[in-house]
Amino acid sequence: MALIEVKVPDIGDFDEVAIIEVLVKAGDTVKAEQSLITVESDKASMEIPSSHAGVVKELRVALGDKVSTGSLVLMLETADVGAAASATAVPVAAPVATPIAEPAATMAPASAAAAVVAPGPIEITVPDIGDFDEVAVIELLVKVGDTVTAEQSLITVESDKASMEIPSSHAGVVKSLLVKLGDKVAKGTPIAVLEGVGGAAVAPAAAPAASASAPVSAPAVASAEVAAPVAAVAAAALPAHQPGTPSAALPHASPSIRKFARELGVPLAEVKGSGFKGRITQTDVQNFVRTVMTGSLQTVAQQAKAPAAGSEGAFPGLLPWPKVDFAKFGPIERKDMSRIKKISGANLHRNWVLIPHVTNHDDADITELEAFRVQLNKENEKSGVKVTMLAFMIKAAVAALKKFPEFNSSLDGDQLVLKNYFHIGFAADTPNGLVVPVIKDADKKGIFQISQEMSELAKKARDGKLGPADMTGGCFSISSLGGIGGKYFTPIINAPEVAIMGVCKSTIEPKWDGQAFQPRLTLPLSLSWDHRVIDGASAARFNVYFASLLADFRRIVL
Ligand code: CAO
Repeated sequence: MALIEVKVPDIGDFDEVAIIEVLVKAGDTVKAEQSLITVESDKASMEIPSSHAGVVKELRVALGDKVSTGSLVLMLETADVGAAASATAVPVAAPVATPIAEPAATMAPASAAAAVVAPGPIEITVPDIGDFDEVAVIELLVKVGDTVTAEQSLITVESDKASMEIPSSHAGVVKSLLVKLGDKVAKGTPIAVLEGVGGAAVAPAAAPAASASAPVSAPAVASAEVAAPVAAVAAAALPAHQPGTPSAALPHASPSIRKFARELGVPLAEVKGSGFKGRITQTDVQNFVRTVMTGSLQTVAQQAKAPAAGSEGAFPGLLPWPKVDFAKFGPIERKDMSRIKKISGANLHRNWVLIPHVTNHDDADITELEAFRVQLNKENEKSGVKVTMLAFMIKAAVAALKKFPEFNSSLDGDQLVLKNYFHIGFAADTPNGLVVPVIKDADKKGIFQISQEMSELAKKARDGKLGPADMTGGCFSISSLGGIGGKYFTPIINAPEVAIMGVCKSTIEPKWDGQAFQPRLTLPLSLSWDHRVIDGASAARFNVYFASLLADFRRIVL
């Protein structure tokens, strides 16, 4: 048994590199080459492995500490006395199996060309990244046509222990990209062809890691660590971080976590990091998988798939949406769905699928009310405000909500939220789709005021000028197709409301008065209700009461 010091290996002249993860704790048994800590610079990240197997006796670093080549990481109790001696004797080289020296000259492939301002296209190649050949390209940070500056990162490469961004040696316009995602690259692999813009090349001497021994740790190089911070690792080849490059938006996780996430197919960008400075840890990835598997969370890809497929994915066991080549049957044209249709469609779909709807149909005799409405409009011709049946229905809805308060409620978990206000929405048909503006405090407004507000809101709706405040807060909705036609339909409840009244065009119907049929103006009613909150008897009563108010509007003041 011997106690040895495990130190940071030669990581070039990158001193003061932050520890962003401590992967072991005192008492842990570690294997040789097992990662102990992760360090990170602004361009690369790297895990520092143990030089020996043993038991961690004491950690000498903490999260956030800055370390350099030779910094003491921990004390390790090892059975191998000989190894211990060599570990302490050669502290720098020991920890990493084979630290790779990267003299400035190794930047030659990229920088040599840079020394001369080439008149024609310039091929950018991977600089010396040590003896790490076959490193995977995990990100393309530029595309054809992009103008890049000298030292701007072009691609990110990754091994199982580190990741790094490969910078351009020249400024210029990207003419072609010679690698794609997943390709394996090594020193000298051509990455891109740039059309030089003259004089922008990086002189070899200016190569970022001018140090004569900027190593890339062996197990290091390649993970998808694309995020803002990447480690000092291959530092030799890495220029200073350039804010604004695409990598800045990428998630913050160490190479091994990225690999772990990739193996599970976890979209790291959607995982919330709980580690130091928001870093994503293995537990975060595992928790993410757990929540997706239990159905409490959907990935962005799953969300996007559900509505597009119509059924596939959303309902296990259901047949996929039929894919038909309509052009085979005749001429077709394609049209994008309007924004409103997409939004209202998604809402209607959710409401239809999640709410157990039942629709009760009934009729209201509006013979007298229609005569009154016509008379009112005649009397107020000059006011410019036209009263339609819908205004009376809004007032009738308020009275019915007062009499049947569960219709003026919303479900919130196991609780019913009963509202003591009366905001009534009305469906409005616009060239771009369906919207539901809301008449606020309809209980405090008269028929004329409601009519006026309705016509203003309907105009705003047609002009596409409704704001969120015009469409929120509704308690109950009315969907009137009365100006168009039809008999009955099944309106979809506008969640989180629990009921909606649909009305169609009134027609003269024969009604038996006990002695003879009388011609009566009859309004078809279709009340859809949420069976979790309301039952059929209440719905029938609501309709009967609503119809009775329209039949004799004096009842509204009772
Ligand atoms: N029976 C007979 N006639 C009716 C009627 C009814 N139930 N309701 C309205 N009318 C008449 C009106 O009196 C008016 O007649 P005049 O032109 O002779 O005055 C005419 O039909 C047009 O009325 P309107 O539609 O302009 O006015 P409104 O207040 O009834 O409705 C609005 C306003 C914005 C709700 C309506 O224009 C609209 O967009 N309706 C469509 C709603 C919809 O799409 N619902 C379906 C949702 S589910 O996809």
